[in-house]
Amino acid sequence: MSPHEIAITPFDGQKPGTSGLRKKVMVFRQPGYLEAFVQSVFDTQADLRGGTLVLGGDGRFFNRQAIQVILRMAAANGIARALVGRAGILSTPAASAVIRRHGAQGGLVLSASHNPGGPDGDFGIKFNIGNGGPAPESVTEAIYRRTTQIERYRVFDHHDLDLDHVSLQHINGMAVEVIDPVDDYAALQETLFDFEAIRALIRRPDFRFRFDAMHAVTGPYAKRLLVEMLGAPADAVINAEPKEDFGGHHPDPNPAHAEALYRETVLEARLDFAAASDGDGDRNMILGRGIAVSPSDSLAVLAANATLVPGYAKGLAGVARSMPTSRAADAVAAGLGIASFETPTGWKFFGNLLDAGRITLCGEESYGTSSAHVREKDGLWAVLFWLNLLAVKPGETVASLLTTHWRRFGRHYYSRHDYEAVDAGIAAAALQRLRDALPSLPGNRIGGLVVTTADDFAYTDPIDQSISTGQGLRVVCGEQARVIARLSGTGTEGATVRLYFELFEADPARQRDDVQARIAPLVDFAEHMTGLRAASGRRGPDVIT
Ligand code: G16
Repeated sequence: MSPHEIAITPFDGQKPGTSGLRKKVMVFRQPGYLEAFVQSVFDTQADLRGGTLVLGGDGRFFNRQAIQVILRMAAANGIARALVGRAGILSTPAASAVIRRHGAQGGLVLSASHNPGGPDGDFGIKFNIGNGGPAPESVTEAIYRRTTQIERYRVFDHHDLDLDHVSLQHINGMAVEVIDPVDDYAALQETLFDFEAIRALIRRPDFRFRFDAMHAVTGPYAKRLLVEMLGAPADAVINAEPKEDFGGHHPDPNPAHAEALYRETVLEARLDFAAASDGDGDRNMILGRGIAVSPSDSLAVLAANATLVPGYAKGLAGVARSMPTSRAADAVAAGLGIASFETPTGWKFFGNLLDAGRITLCGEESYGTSSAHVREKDGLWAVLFWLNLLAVKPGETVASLLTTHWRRFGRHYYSRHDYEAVDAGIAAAALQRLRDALPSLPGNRIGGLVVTTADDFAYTDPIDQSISTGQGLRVVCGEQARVIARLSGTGTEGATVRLYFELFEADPARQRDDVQARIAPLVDFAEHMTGLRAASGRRGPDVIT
């Protein structure tokens, strides 16, 4: 049987953002919209033909329908084998693990990450390459170019496959293996961490911990790892059933959206350790009794203590962080005498450094941390890492690990202020005001600090020399402080402006928990330079992390 060729005209705006193509569900449900993007992937990625494609998503609304469509198209485009997570489920880090373990040529991950789901929510699709990581800009650009010229897509007529049982099925010549979505991922984690030590910690009657899967993809992963393999009580994992609309919530693990967990652990100090992960399982939030771990600090603490964990016992090749992430990890790298790298926002920029063996750990302020074990950020990996550290450092708590760390390396106070769904024109104008002022800023003062450099961040990849410009406006006061402004590349409504503030305090006697008060002069400076609040009529940010 030969495939149907269905004529289509290009859709506007199929340009992947920070992490794949993210749009409202209703945009994706327009006839031919998903197909146009998927065909553009197949048309530009020649090595998928005759190869293996990994397919799965975070279980959000439209996940199952999209998978059936993509399978029929994959068969019509000559893909030999598709590996699909049971029930269409594969967390983002699990998809990366499956691609790598099975030597697949690539994968399509269906997710809009932390964005809300349901019929009125968001959907997304991301192409990952054979190293298991998000496609680099050269690939996403080629896919985008193709979407602007696409005239037809190829598809077979075929009934829906049964995705709910591990099985081998076929669509014409293409084998479709429905696989357990957790097996490969769990096996990989077991090679990295001291499960026996973590088991002993979790079984301690005085150790109270909870993991919130936020009704998103990590439920089955957390149940397998934390409950079945590590012996946690079943009720330690909450909101563990993936739902198409994430229970009506915003599956973003931060103090605003995991509010109850934050209150119970940080404000009421009733749990020793708590964590949450996002829609597709790549983000993590770590909390301890009375304290929240800033994602930037989390990367730094993991790097500083990595040799205590079996998978990293030999030490780290280097660390990398995205530009807006605090420089806490750089301080650790300097202390350990290893390399550190600063990349643009987006996990795809870590791929080359990881493949080249230049770094072992990497992370971002946006609640993402991971290592060379996959090519994505990995929420549960970070949770296991913290548990492993607590398990092998008897008497230590999350709070004591942090204060010891700050005493040794100094503290990078850090906060991000998000202004969401701002009118795109107002947002662009606010950033342009700051951009225009950049050349005149060095030498000026912000409070008592002197601006040393101010620029629009551009990155030259140290491995392939590719250049990415326009990656965020930064105003730097030496080692003391930074103010950064950029537009989010993951929002689907208007523009989301992100303002990032970092202030360094070396003196342990002055390292109190007063982040927002400390950074207030930096916040005022940002408003002075951008006029964002005044122009948008907002009184303050929608989300503070
Ligand atoms: C994605 C990217 C991250 C990025 C984050 C925020 O995460 O993978 O690298 O830091 O978005 O990006 P932006 O500031 O452009 O919104 P996720 O978890 O949404 O896939």
